[in-house]
Amino acid sequence: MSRTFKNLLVTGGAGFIGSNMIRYLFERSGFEGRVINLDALTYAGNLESLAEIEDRFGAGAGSGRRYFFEKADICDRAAVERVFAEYAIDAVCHLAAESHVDRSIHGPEAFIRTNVMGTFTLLDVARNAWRGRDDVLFHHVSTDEVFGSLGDTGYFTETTPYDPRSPYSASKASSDHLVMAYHHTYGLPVTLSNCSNNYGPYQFPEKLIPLMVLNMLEGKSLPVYGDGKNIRDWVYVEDHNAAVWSVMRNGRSGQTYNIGGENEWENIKLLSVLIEKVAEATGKPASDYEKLIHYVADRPGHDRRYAIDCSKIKTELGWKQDHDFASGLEKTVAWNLEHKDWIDHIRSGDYKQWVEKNYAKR
Ligand code: NAD
Ligand code: TDX
Repeated sequence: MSRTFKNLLVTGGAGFIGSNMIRYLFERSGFEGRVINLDALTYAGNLESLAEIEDRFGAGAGSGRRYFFEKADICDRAAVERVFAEYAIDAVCHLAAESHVDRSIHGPEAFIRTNVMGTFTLLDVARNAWRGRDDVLFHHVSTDEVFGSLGDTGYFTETTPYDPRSPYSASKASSDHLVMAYHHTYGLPVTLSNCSNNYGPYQFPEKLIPLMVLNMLEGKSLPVYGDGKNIRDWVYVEDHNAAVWSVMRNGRSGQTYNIGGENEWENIKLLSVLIEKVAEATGKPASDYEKLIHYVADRPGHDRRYAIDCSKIKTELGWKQDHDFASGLEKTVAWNLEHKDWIDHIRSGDYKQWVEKNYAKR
């Protein structure tokens, strides 16, 4: 029988995957309970991504309110305990993290703090709040990067040994181990998913796809790391979120599920497709964008290839991808063209003031 929840805590709900997850929960999942979005609003968190949800299901919904936002740090134990008690949390979808590999190379400390200590704090609060209950669930959203780097062949499965190679992936691997340790040691009901590269609307423009699209639109250089032949497996964010929800509803406690696009691309080949899509959308010749490509110094420790075997979630839970790459990229390019304000805002200092002004009113 599928699990049902009443009060679902989504951490990192103002980020890229989290805001899409909350939209998915309200618009597509059939979930009927309350969503509590707990987010510290770091540089990567943006409440504007959820303005419509706030109007329809938050303060704007009056007594039928089902969406709540709590600005808090997952490392702040007292704040997390208060939220668990105040909303009678019975499920967690844990997405909050420092998520950008390049930033982890320049400043690893924030990654250890949030990804390791923050996950530990959430787990420990859940353990105390849920003692002995089996009608609750802690779902941890993780990455395929914990498995390290593949050669030309093979796939990551759920039993591939962990071999993280960047401070980001090491911090995520550590958080995955803590989640499983809390399950085995304390009996905490948990599920875990390891997903490949996501793309789609509301992605912070430091990640490859939105960065390249915006640089094309602004006539800036397109920086390709190393020889451009590193391979990533791309999945549309809504397909990832549907997979996470199917694991939360029907996945076996204590189990890990791999999620991927079955859609491998060399970075440089992906960039040519992206150039075609941007050229179609803007009506400019592709050559205008091709001349912006610049090969730059490689990322230190740059993993060569990621590729996910997601047969477990497909056979056990019946999940599959609903978006092909061509249509997913077209939607993503169109979204970036239509949301210049969102992009300008998140890149400028105005955003902080917007939160203070607008959020204080709610
Ligand atoms: P993101 O950087 O866009 O969003 C992260 C969110 O977490 C932001 O809203 C930020 O404000 C919040 N946050 C950061 N530190 C916090 C803290 N200490 N307390 C509370 N909130 C905090 O990240 P994303 O791309 O949406 O990734 C979400 C999750 O999915 C991460 O755990 C990431 O490791 C995982 N993941 C991402 C991808 C991907 O391709 N983006 C793939 C697989 C797994
Ligand atoms: O400017 C760039 N040039 C470039 O060649 C950037 C930003 C990236 N790249 C390359 C590096 C990677 O091979 O593109 C590929 C994708 O890079 P990112 O978008 O930074 O993603 P990646 O490092 O693969 O990690 C992402 O997927 C797994 C997310 O950021 C992680 O949070 C997730 O866990």
